[in-house]
Amino acid sequence: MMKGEWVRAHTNIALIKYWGKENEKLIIPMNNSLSLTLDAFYTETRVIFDENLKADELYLDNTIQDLAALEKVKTVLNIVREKAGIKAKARVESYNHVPTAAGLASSASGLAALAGAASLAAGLDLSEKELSKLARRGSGSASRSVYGGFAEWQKGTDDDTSYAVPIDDASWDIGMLFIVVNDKKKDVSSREGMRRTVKTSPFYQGWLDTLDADLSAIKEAIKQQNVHEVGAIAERNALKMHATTLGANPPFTYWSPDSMRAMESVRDLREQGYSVHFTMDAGPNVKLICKQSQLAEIKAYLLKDFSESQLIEARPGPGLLVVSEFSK
Ligand code: FM0
Repeated sequence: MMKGEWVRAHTNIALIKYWGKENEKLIIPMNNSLSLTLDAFYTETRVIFDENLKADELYLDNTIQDLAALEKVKTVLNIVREKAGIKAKARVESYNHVPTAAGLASSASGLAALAGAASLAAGLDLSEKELSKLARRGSGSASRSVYGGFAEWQKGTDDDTSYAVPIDDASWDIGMLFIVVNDKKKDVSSREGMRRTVKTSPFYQGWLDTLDADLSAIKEAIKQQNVHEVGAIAERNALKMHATTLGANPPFTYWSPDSMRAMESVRDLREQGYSVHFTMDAGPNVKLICKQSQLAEIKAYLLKDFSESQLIEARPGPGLLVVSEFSK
């Protein structure tokens, strides 16, 4: 039996989105993406390789998960077993730390924590670059959660050249505020959504055509620590990504009426003089990009339209950490 240590990974939010795969099996993306790792949400995971187990097992928040949930996990475990020459099946124990139960559990933090935890349990001493590649095989966005602050996932051309690199530690005045939108609609997973968009949306090529310009502009804005520009570029990039889904067949959107209410509030805040922009991912929640020093004021303003429990402040967070004991 090989029992590893607990590893903590924080979630990240993309400011330049990953949306589409060139290689579905290896998870090689169509474009580079760039994200900010946050302190507010994280996953802690431990892996035990045990010869007595008949199959891999995943416990999430003390509840055993079904085969569908195990799929991404098994991809990572199989790669680790092959690298380490291990045959034993694994028991994976994982805890999601999210302030509310509003669908904010993230595959980015989950698969990044697993990459760290599984490689430790197997006795592998992987570099950050190798960990990023391993996390990527579980879920593309997880490649970026290996690092704190801003990270760029460089698409590369094959398994060996597709990984994230750190860009800036974000130890300046930037933060994010989540507006958690509750809606009951069944989501199109990001995996299915991007696949359908690449295959069928006539707008997909337009999305790809402007990415290099968005990436170089946001890197310059990060260098200048210009939160207004970083947010403006991220907002335009997110709206372009979401436009591609309307052109898909069958068409779909992640926006709900409350998402649009949140976007309107952001425009109001800008009229009040705040530097604030939004981004959205494969779900209805809206994430604001603003000065960390103005998080409290902006949250107070939003309380006229949203409840306290819907508003979550986030600051830049760290990369993968080994923790002596999990915190739940
Ligand atoms: O995070 O199919 O990583 O760049 O969040 O597992 O590789 O869950 F808005 C969408 C994340 C996609 C943008 O996709 O997909 C981003 C998204 P997988 P992920």
